[in-house]
Amino acid sequence: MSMTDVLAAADISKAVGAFSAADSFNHKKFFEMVGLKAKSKGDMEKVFKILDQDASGFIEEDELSLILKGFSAEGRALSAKETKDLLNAGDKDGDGKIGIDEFVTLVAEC
Ligand SMILES: [Ca+2]
Ligand SMILES: [Ca+2]
Repeated sequence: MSMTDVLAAADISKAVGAFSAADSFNHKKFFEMVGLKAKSKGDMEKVFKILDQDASGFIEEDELSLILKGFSAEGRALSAKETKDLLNAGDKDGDGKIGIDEFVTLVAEC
């Protein structure tokens, strides 16, 4: 399973490129640009599983900082502030990591 099985390569490239400047990441715009917001819950879960690199069932902070790289090898790592902001936006139950339901909610509420 790779991102291009779920999302269009051109959309991934455009979305990752749009946030290449430091501290420019906006998850709402990103999920929309990359085409994920328009996808089914099943497709969002496939993307979650790719981002959950160690298959722990959660996207932890270190995996979250590499979210752009998860979509494209050309992606940059998020700064500590961007990672915290994204975690705060998605971590509804406050356990410091993003579960699959939290991820689907985060994308859908954008
Ligand atoms: Ca994980
Ligand atoms: Ca959580």
